[in-house]
Amino acid sequence: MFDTRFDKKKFQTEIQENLKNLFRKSVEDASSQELFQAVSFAVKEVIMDDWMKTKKTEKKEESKVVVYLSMEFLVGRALGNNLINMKNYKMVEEALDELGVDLNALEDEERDPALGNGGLGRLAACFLDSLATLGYPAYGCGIRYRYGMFRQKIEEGYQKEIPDDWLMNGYPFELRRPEYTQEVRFGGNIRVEHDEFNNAKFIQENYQSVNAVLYEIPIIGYNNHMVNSLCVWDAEPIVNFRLDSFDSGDYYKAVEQENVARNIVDVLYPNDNHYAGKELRLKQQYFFISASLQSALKALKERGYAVKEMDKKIIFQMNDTHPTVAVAELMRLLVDEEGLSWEEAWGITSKCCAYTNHTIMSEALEKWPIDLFSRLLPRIYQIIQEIDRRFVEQIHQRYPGNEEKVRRMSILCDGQVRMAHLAIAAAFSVNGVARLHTEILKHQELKDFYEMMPEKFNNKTNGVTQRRFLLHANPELSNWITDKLGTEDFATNLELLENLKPLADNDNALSEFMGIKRKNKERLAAYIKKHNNIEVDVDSIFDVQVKRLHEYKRQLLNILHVMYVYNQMKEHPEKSYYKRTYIFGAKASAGYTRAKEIIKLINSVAEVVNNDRSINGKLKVVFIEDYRVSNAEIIFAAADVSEQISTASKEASGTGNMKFMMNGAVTLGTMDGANVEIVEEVGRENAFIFGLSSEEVIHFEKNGGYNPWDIYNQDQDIRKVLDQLVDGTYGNGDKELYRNIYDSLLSPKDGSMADMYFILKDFASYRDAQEQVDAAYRDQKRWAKMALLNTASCGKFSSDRTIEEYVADIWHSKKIKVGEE
Ligand code: 26Q
Repeated sequence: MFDTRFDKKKFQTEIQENLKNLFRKSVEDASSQELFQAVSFAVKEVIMDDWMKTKKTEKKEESKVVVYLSMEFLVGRALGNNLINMKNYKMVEEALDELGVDLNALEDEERDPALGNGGLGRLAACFLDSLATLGYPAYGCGIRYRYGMFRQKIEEGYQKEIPDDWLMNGYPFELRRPEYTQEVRFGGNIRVEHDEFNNAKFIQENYQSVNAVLYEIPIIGYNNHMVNSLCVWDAEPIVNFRLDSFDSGDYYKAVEQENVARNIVDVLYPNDNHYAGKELRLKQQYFFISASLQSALKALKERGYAVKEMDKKIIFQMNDTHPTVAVAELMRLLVDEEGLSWEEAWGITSKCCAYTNHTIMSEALEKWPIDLFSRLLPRIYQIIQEIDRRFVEQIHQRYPGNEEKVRRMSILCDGQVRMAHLAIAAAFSVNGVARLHTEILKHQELKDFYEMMPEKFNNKTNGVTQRRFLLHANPELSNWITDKLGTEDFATNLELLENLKPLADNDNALSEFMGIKRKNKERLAAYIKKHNNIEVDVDSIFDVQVKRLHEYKRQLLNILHVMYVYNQMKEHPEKSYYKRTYIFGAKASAGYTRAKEIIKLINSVAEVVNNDRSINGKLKVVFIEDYRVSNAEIIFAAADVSEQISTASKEASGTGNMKFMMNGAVTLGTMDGANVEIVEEVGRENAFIFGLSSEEVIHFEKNGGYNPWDIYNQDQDIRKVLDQLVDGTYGNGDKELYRNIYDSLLSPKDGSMADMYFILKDFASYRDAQEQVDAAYRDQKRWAKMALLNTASCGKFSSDRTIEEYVADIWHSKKIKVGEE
């Protein structure tokens, strides 16, 4: 079933025309990259018509628009996904085939736009896909980083970061919109003037400014002609000086301005779940927020609305605290520029802004030093002072005499601006991203706020888009599901997958299902052969942990367990272990030393076990370089076991867990984040759950931890693994290489809690769970059932469901229909 917009002949001609105009080439002599460009421009041309129609309809319908403010949008490759959503993948495949061109190869020519770190950025991308698919007018607003997430190379087992020059060949899907340029001001000082009614006017002087230039990227809805926009801002200097000017002051000022502009959007900070108080980061935040809000306000007025109607027409959803300066910038625009009173402006701001929290870990909370903040954003700082003053007054009224409360809750404290407090004080909605996470927010981390303003708090369990992570990532499985259900409707209604459940008792269906898994394992094995030059056995269990490297995610637990298994195989050759391939993929933040040591350890273990012939290839360890959206799609489809082993209470939700489940992998995990809800959907018997509960973890933390030496002394197998960290087994004889890891588990030198992430505490329980995996997999039919039931039970975890909940509880926006005309 093709969409009628594409005419195959016309499309082929278009490609040939593009090749001629862009490169003076024909299909025969064009390179793959040139073909990718030519095809993408041809696809973009088809998109354009729908894009124009969408904007027209949106205006005509006077829609309320969702503005999703985020420092990160990890969209991944566009070509294949756009074709899927336009329902023309097969047609284009055919059209290209006739020209002797392989669509798959062209897709591989596209660089991933990696404008995000991990979960939070990818969630934003899934949300945009769902918003467009469900028909809600929406804009993503973010930054057009010159360099996205670094590319990872592994050299001698160490991570090396390579700049990601993703725009090198241009990005065919974006549109530059210079007519929407906005000026953004930094620094200087604020002069107060009074008019004849003694109203104060705040005038920023001696500031430096930068132009924010808009680029739009189309976000295509599935099979509905809707095209929303991802708006990303580039920074350009304001060039307004004349070369013939003799005034050297002007000249230097101009050059300075150019420098201010130059580095703002240079690079995405590669920190995941970690706050770094860098001035440039704050600059980036204010830069894209000021540009986005100014243009939103302009658009509002252009559509003929009064500023006071703003809350009926726009909703700003803040993706974590990173865009929270929006609260103060909106106040500034409304009070200083639009002349509203403080109360009026606050009424609008607090009805327009909603905040999503993605973490409870203290090292990720944004707290800006006041001196830095007020120097860079003097007027914004004044506004925050006033917001804080009024907020503190409210706390006083509610809790008279309770100074401790005030200290705990105020926005400004100890010379810092606490962004989460600003977000909660201003927003009308505060949500967590999985049920357990929201409960922890309400009753632990944000207890004071929940007690004072319970009506603001709500949960929105994350989801992922099945268009990318099932239809595009796993065409084999998608076709099989279509065949079994007799419909493709699960593309927009994932709950339909539950109709697969009866097939869990159908031997034929089970073997087909596992046959598809095997094909996907072959695809991944080929990828691994090509990139790692390692042969993996597709009949082995593919046990996968792919996610950012972080101590709380416990890749260390996984690799220590691999070391344990290897020891067992050597010591007890009579014991039987099912063949297993442990697959890792993870980027460490550039400055995160411990994380980098763990990557090195994984690679050292791989080196040793992969080259030990005595274990007959029963155990392989593979570290996939440069884990990113494009190879994630191949990896999820091929996984048997999904490792979701964070220390309970630390992973707010997780979304990789959902992508694995969708593709028929079985979760091996802790009761953390959305794992709790996954188990609820699929049944505990169809997952492998282990480890401390979040209550237990929180309890230990409150009591200063536990004594890991007890475990070291009592369990000789664990002891052996720990000793191997410092006896040279895995450091090519270097006994010091993993000393820090060893110390962190047993006796940290910096006085912090030993084994902060409860790796040794959970080890035995993890080992048991791993043994259960082994036993379950031996019973091929039992495993097939479990795997199929995971796919069949993943309906809840579509981001379509998540978005409908945001709409119903927070946004209250309406669907539109983009007509055929
Ligand atoms: C903050 C300040 C300065 C520099 C960087 C940062 C920064 C950047 C990225 C802080 C945090 C992040 C990313 C956080 C993140 O990805 N959180 C994840 O969000 C997912 C979507 O909700 C959840 O599923 C994950 O559990 C959560 O870890």
